[in-house]
Amino acid sequence: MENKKKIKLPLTVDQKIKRRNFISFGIFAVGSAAAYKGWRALYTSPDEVASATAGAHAPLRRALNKTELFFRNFFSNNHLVKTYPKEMAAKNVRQNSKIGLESEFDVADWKLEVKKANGDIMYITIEEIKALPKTEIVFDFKCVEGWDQIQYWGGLKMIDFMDHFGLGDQTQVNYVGLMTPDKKYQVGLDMPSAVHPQTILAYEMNGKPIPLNHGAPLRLIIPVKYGIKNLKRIRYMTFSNRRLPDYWAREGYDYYSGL
Ligand SMILES: Nc1nc2c(c(=O)[nH]1)N[C@H]1C(S)=C(S)[C@@H](COP(=O)(O)O)O[C@H]1N2
Ligand SMILES: [Mo]
Repeated sequence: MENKKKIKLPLTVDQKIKRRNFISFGIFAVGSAAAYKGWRALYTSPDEVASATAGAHAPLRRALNKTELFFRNFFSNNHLVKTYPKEMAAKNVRQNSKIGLESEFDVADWKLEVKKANGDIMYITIEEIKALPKTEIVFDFKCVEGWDQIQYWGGLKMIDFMDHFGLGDQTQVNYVGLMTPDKKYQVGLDMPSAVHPQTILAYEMNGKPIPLNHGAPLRLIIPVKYGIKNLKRIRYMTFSNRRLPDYWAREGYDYYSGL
């Protein structure tokens, strides 16, 4: 008998459509399974310890860490934030949020407490800080809440501070931490941003001593970061290779919070 069945006839249009549908359904099914698996893996992935990174799922943190690295390199020292002429600075400086400023506080008693990575502690007075060359900056201060304002600040450059007070070796560690006298507001900074040439320990605003609500006697002005990192009323400064406590990172904001 002739075996007609073995002759492969070309597929009819109808058959072709059926076949294509079957194949694409297959691809779709495999694709969705992979997507679902990926989603499950992300969803069920272990949380990071809810300290500095506020418990983001680990794979998301990994992605973020890569962007962090990119921005760190991007802002490495020579990259400067745009500055403006003094006349453009706001006369009525916006005041925002006062966590750590509400406890009893006597400016006359104030000293900066610096704790090195090895645990050694030193104290620095405001007079010692003001005696050093002053740096002024007029820049666009940006708050994550959605406002910005051109502001004029003056103080001691962080890198000059480190240099003058024999803290050069501390620039080799990864993080700087700042806290208010009552320890209620804390900021953690990566070292490259902390020693960026526009980062200053400010004691003047619009050419006059900083008012208490803006952080007297000493606050941080760090133009490469959002407002949240510009801690008002610094009392404690700590150096460490590990991430130091950060109020808003604990609340879920990016630890880096760079612009
Ligand atoms: N101690 C302390 N510093 C702080 C804050 C705060 O609540 N407490 N808020 C931050 C935020 S969110 C912003 S936008 C700026 C606002 O500074 P200003 O009040 O001088 O405008 O301070 C930052 N530093
Ligand atoms: Mo802010």
